[in-house]
Formats: sequence, structure tokens, C-alpha cells
Amino acid sequence: MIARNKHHAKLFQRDENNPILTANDWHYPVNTVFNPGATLLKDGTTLLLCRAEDFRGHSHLTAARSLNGIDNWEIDPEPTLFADIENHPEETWGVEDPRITYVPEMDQYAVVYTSYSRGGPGVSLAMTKDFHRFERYGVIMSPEDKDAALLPRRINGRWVLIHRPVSGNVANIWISYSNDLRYWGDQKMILEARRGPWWDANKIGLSPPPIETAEGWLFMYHGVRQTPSGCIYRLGLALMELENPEVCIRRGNTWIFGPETSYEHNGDVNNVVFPCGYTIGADGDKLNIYYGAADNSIALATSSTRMLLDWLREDSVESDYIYSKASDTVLG
Ligand code: BMA
Repeated sequence: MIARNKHHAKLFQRDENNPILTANDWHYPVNTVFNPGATLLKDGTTLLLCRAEDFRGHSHLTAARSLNGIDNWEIDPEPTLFADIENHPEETWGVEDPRITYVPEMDQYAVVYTSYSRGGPGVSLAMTKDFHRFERYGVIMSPEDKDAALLPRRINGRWVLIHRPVSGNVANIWISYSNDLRYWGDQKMILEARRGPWWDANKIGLSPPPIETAEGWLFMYHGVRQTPSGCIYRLGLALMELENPEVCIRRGNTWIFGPETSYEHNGDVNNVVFPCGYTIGADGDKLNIYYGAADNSIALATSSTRMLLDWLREDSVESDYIYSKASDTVLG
């Protein structure tokens, strides 16, 4: 285990300028900025769609653009995607936690976000070409559901959404399919929260959109550990089959990234690292992972797809052992 802890330190490198964006950088008053979606635009600019919380406690999304993805962010002077309560009452209490997927077939970006309705948080979709104008599709998963992302291409002719409905005290990761991005069905649970003392017990959710690799879809997912002094949000890995993402090839045992610095430990919600987006370097390997720190600021960590896949191969061995000897999923 000691070796693994050292390994963790090498998987994610925090940027020395962290946090890279805070409420002080905004052109208008906001309480906090966190949990940004991310994408690379065609000209190589990094675009973050940041969740900004106002002083009512309601959130909207604001775009920030940077040539190197690290600094000199140009932040939109006003909210980029603000709740449209008149036409979309499901956004009454704001819009949160976007995940961005570029969809080559449509030459558009899909923004999947939490729409916070009076009936609870649900999943909404908007398409955009430029992050200035958005075409809203409205609610695609009714409450309570969140932590959703679209895969960039159809599988067997259908669009694929990964999402996280809540039932009672348990929240697992599900998959749904659609022919037209509007009507969704054929829903199945694909990744289950563990139980007991596990770091990912009871409540898990997809973090950034899955990363397509030659070995499969790499899922970075968050686990929420409930403790007497509050929740701890950490990140783990699972690999799902490329042409059938319902099938889990392997899943890590230990978390790969968790709150360690003061800006991750202390904020409006303590002990949270919450990535909603990444960009991949020109080498097809280097990852810039953008995450919300303690629901307070935006931070950056770098990693490598290759390293994550290698780590997962090693760390999931024990998992096979555990599940073949005594599956706590079954016993739990
Ligand atoms: C989750 C999400 C995130 C938030 C996290 C910690 O349920 O709503 O937006 O960062 O809780 O508060």
C-alpha cells in the first residue's frame, strides 16, 4: 500500500499556480467558481465552462478561454449560459457542473449539465458551435439524476449517455441510449458503488466525460465517502469496453486523486476534488484535468492516459481477487 501511495503522487501533478481561477478573476460579483467542463477548440484554445455561484446560491456557467490552458484566461464579461426560467422551468434553481463532448458527426459541442429544478437536480443538454449561442434540448434525464456526459460517437447506431440517478441512499452509474438525443431509453446500471468502508461506498458518479483509448473507455469517477465530519470526494478509475461500454473490463481498488492541499481541504464544501473536464495534448496522451476544489476555486492537474491505464491494470488485480473470493457487492 505504501508503494501505491507513492504511485498516486505520480499519477496527478498539481499545477504550481493552483488554484488557476477564483471568484476574484470574474468581471462581476460571484461567490465561488468551480467544477468546469473543458474542451479544446479547433484553434487549440482551451475553453472552460465554469460553474459560477452567485450570492443567492444559484449557479450559472461562464466561459474562460486560454491559449495554453494554464494562465491568461479571458473570461466572458457576463454569464455565458444562464438559467432560462421562462422557457425551461427545470432551470429555476440554476445550472451546474457541465460536461463537454465534441461530437464530430454534428460538428458541435454537446454540453450536458445539471438543471436544478424545484423537483430536484436533473440532466439537461444544450448543443453549441461556438459557446456563444446554445440550442437547448431541455431535460434528458428527470430528477434526481446528474453527473452525465455524452459519448462523442454513436455505438451500434445509437447515442450513448452515461449518467447517475439516485435511488434512496445509493447512487450508481447508469447508461442510456437514444436515436435522436431527445428520447432516451434502454437504461442499465453499469458501475455500482461499493459498500461499507470503501472510499467509493454508496455514492459514485462520472467525473469528466469518458476518455476513448485503444483499450476501452477510461472512466474517471468520483466516490463520496461519508464520514462523521462530512463527505470526502475522491477520484477513481474504471475501464469499459469500447464497443459495449456496459461491460467493465477493470476497476481500480484505490482512489487515484483526493483532497490534499489547503484549497482542496477548505472552501464552501471542504474536502472536495471534482473534475468535470479534461483536454488531451497533441501527443494523444498528456491530460490537463480541470477540477473544482472545495466548491470554491478551479484547479489544474496533469496526468497521462498511458500511465492511468498502466496503473489500472496493476491496481485492479486485487479487485479480481476480492470479487472472486467474496464479492462485497453481493454481500453488501
Ligand atoms: C456534488 C455535486 C458537485 C459538488 C459536490 C460537493 O453532489 O453537486 O457540484 O461539487 O457535490 O459539494
